[in-house]
Amino acid sequence: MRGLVVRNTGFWYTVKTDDGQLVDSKVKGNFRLKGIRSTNPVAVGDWVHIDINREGTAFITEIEDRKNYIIRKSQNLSKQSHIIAANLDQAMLVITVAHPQTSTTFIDRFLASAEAYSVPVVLVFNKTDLLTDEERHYQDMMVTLYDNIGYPCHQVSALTGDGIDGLRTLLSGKVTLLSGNSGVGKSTLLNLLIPGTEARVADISEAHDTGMHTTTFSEMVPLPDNNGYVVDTPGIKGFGTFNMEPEEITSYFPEIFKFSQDCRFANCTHTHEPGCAVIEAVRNHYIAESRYESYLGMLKDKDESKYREAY
Ligand SMILES: Nc1nc2c(ncn2[C@@H]2O[C@H](COP(=O)(O)OP(=O)(O)OP(=O)(O)O)[C@@H](O)[C@H]2O)c(=O)[nH]1
Ligand SMILES: [Mg+2]
Ligand SMILES: [Zn+2]
Repeated sequence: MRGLVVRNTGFWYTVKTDDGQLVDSKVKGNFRLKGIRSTNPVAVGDWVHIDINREGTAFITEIEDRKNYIIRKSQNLSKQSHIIAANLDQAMLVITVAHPQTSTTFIDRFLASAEAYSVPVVLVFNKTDLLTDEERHYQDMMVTLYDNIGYPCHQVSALTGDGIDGLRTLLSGKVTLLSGNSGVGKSTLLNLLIPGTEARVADISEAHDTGMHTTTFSEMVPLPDNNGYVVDTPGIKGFGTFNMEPEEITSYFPEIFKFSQDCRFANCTHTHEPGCAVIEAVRNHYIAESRYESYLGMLKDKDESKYREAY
């Protein structure tokens, strides 16, 4: 029987079959994705085939090919990677300039990973009700930066409802991933976007100004009339990137890629080479320093994984 993985808690997956049953399922034995060592061989959003047994639970026997997925490896270079979700039409990366503060490193790594599988990303700046003048100014700069690169930006508040209608119109007919650091308001937004949803939310830690990792499993919540899904996910901390060559990394930063066409050497890594059009563009502020730093950081990941034989 064929179905969609709508929820994942540890070893258990909830599969929604084509005839609408929800079946608790497990992966049989040592069944893993070709070439990738992943903590979750099956992800929310996967289309799978299951064998239902007498107790009413099932084994997942087959995963259909994925259209795309978003994968990360943990920042500490563990050997494992984690597939956040599969078969997405778009991702909403929820960002907060304050309480907690989302770093540009994190944003850029997420964006690059989404570029790798052509998942369109919308940036959602949440908690705008909390911003001081200085923070608002910083947010405006971020919005200008990412808008110019080509990532649509929405400034919202899940508390006041500001900007939420604008987000809701983007969801229709699509599978949308909600991702971001813990405490930025993903579950709060989900509850607002799909009335009737009661995802657990919790205050951030006052002492550390960070989220409490309230959501502990990934779940696809259907839109009214089954007109798409929103995927709520646990907050993520670091976003390690996965097996990327320097020229690939370049191509995942659209504005860096554009300037790289004018580098003197075709195999330029944009780190030190003479005649590098990227370094020149950073110097002239056509490429943001923060984006270039993120690019360099991802190059370094690559070097380290070489020594540590991460995969
Ligand atoms: N002031 C303000 N608080 C918000 C807003 N959105 C969410 N919050 C609060 O932020 C806290 C964290 O929200 P959650 O929705 O649990 O965050 P999350 O991103 O789902 O966190 P994890 O599940 O840990 O990844 C809660 O106390 C929310 O009430 C907002 O727009 N403004
Ligand atoms: Mg949550
Ligand atoms: Zn270059």
